[in-house]
Amino acid sequence: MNYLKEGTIAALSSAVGKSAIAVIRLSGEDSFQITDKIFKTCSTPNKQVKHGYIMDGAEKKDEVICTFFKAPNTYTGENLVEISVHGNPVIINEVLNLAYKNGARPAEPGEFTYRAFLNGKMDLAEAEAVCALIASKTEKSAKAALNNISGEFSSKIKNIRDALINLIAFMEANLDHPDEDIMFLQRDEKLSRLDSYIKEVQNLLSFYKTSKILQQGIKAAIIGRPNVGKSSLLNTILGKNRAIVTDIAGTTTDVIEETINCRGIPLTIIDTAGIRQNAKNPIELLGREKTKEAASTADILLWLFDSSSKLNQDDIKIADFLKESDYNIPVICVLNKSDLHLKLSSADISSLLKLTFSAFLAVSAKTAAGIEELLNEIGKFAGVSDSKNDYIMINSRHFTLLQNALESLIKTKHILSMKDADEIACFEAVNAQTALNEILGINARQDILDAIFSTFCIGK
Ligand SMILES: Nc1nc2c(ncn2[C@@H]2O[C@H](COP(=O)(O)OP(=O)(O)OP(=O)(O)O)[C@@H](O)[C@H]2O)c(=O)[nH]1
Ligand SMILES: [Mg+2]
Repeated sequence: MNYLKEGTIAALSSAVGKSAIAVIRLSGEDSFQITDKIFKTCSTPNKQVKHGYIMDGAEKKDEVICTFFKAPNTYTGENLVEISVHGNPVIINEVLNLAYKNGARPAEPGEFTYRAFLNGKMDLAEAEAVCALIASKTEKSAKAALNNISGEFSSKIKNIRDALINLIAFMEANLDHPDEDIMFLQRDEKLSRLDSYIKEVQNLLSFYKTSKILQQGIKAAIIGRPNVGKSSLLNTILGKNRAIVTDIAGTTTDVIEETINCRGIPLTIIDTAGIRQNAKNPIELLGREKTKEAASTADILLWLFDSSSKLNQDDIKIADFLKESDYNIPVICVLNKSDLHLKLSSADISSLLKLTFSAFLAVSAKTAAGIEELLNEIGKFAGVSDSKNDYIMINSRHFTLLQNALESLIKTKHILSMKDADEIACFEAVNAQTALNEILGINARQDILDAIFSTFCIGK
């Protein structure tokens, strides 16, 4: 990645394609001068927002609004200009080429945010959250990413790190003056402080699972014998006829996936081909393999039964298949067709199939009865509360570094409690501090920064 600190960069910062307005951003020392060369305005000179035309010499290229942001109070910390042009790819290219011809260079992916990081406008965790916010699929994940951008995660890390630095100072002072223990922190006090840092790091680590769920969502596969209503259930949840529904057993032969927002979580629902005992047709056999594959990658299984008929050999076949497959994921037993005369109860299913279910629910894909309860149950499994909005985003890089910090803090406490190796305890405490610093990008290696920022889009 060619992340040079120097030079003025320019790129399209809004989405590619046609739109009412597109925003081209320039950042760097010369961004005002470059804009002056390509922009003609009648607005008063000192205005921050100016109306005018993009000019290629004497030729008008577009009617635009330019907003000028003077360093250092800008996104990047540098002089920055945002040109709102008409959102036509031809115009966008022309304006960008004019900026390049007049001294700007094309921005690398994530280079605006990289400059913001270099200029101290945000730390690395906050910069990563910009990416997470743009990638968020639900309001809840967007809110969590915004909490990170606002510094909620970073300030927690800084608080632990600063307290740890203070403790390290006491530990080092004790090493230099071992006989003056009274003047410094008592060993018990040091241990109790370490305990509280350990708890705080553990608390942050506990956000990892929900962060992953908020960002990536969960997959629920609907399985069951043919004709129990799997495709009907998918359609009812989606509120549209996505999958073909007939009363012919074996209608679905492939997997069909759709993602919805379920209680703030991106939920991918997978409709599968029905599994039955005597499948012979090669298409059905291939479909069965796809069902097994879908079930093995799902986070939760919705095993659908037809409550208007008794269990049969096909249900037993599926039970055998689940027992053999050794899946360690929750299975919700869904009794469909509750609008018809009931011939099957949850007790029948438990006693005949001898499998453990996470929950039992009666629904009707036809009338939509019980569907909200089913979605609530899936939301509950994901562990994301409907009313809670103070989530923070822990990505896998943060998770690894928090684990390193935790390990070092536990070692520090253990060694310190043995009273005969305080130098090593100090060394471990510094390791924990280094891991916390790395989360914020302090002294981060260039290859790590390159790897993070190169995942951003151009213009970000
Ligand atoms: N009364 C009633 N009929 C339903 C309900 N759900 C599905 N059906 C009917 O059951 C039949 C089979 O529905 P599908 O959704 O195609 O069943 P499937 O499990 O996807 O079947 P395969 O794709 O063959 O595995 C259709 O005639 C549906 O209209 C329900 O809740 N109530
Ligand atoms: Mg089907």
